[in-house]
Amino acid sequence: MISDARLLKALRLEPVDRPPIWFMRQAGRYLPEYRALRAQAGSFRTLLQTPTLAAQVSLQPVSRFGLDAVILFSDILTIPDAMGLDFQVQEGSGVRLGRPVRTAEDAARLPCLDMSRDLDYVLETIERLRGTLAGQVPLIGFAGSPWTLACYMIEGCGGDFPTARAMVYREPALLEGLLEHLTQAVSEYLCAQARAGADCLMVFDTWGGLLTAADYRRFSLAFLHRIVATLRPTGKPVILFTLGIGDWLPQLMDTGAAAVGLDWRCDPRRSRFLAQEKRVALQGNLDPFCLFAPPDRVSQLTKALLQSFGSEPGYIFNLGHGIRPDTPLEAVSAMVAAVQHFGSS
Ligand code: 1CP
Repeated sequence: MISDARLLKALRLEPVDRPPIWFMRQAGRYLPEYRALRAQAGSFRTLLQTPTLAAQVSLQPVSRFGLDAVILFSDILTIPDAMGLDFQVQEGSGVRLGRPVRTAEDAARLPCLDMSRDLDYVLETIERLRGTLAGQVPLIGFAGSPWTLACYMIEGCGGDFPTARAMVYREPALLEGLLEHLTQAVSEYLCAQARAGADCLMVFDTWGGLLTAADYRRFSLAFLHRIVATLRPTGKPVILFTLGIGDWLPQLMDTGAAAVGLDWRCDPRRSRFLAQEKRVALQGNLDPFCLFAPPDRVSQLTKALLQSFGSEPGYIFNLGHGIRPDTPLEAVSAMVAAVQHFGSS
């Protein structure tokens, strides 16, 4: 039964034989089999929008390492793309959105999405994966947070988002209108993913940490609260991740999410203490740069991290952010083996 999977048990704060492991960006460029399939597909876009290929990529890291969860191979920028902003990934130079949202007129032009029409390829990938996985390994669906999506939509590219961050002060009402629109789209998108067969839903608030404490509450956390509340009737656990959460960890734990993801800067013991009080699970937080150490050292660092999180229920091993594309595979194998053998030696 899928409900007996380590990941889902940990999310319910139930005991497990060892912590479940999966990691952010596990399906991606550090894997030679990903690079081969991407070359064969011709572009990231084709890979993303062809359900048979996207399903195949999603399964690659799980087949190679025997991980405890599959994350849907997709991107947070599928929503802006479906809204007509024209998402492109450029070799070596990151992402671009061809038509950024800068004015009230731009925002007014954004359509309300119909998930089964505009993001059908994502839902079809999930349905395929559900069939292949046959209840053996849980499937994580995901979306970007409204604030994180707004950063890319306003700026038109990655970086430190000067235009989006200026809009917080220059035109807060316009920004809030955009965030409202995105909150509806993200909520409907995640509900549709749940219906298509995702077992768990994760929201990436990658750029929440750019905001001041007060602005984080107003422009990101408030919308995360609403998304979690909308997803409650689906019965699927939600994981929230804000990169650079800092002092705001307790507030993120109060959203009603089953788990919060920690970046590499969060202290495991302090986070665990807070999480136990608030009855939420934790996910994280090995520094992705640890994987540039020799494999023996990776193994030691992984074991040390597992020890600092302790053996109480409600912990999911992960990296503190996405795996880097140039990460050596031997290091990844050492990390995975250290978690899989944890407690057995
Ligand atoms: O082959 C390539 O060149 C494409 C690289 C790539 C990949 C493998 C992109 C472009 N997206 C993805 C997949 C992806 N993106 C997944 C797949 C599932 C998995 O984790 O294995 C997920 C969950 C994401 C999520 C995502 N995309 C986030 C949130 C998580 C995070 O890392 O903070 C963000 C911020 C993005 C935007 C994005 N998409 C791609 C890139 C290179 C970026 C970062 C752009 C930037 O800010 O410069």
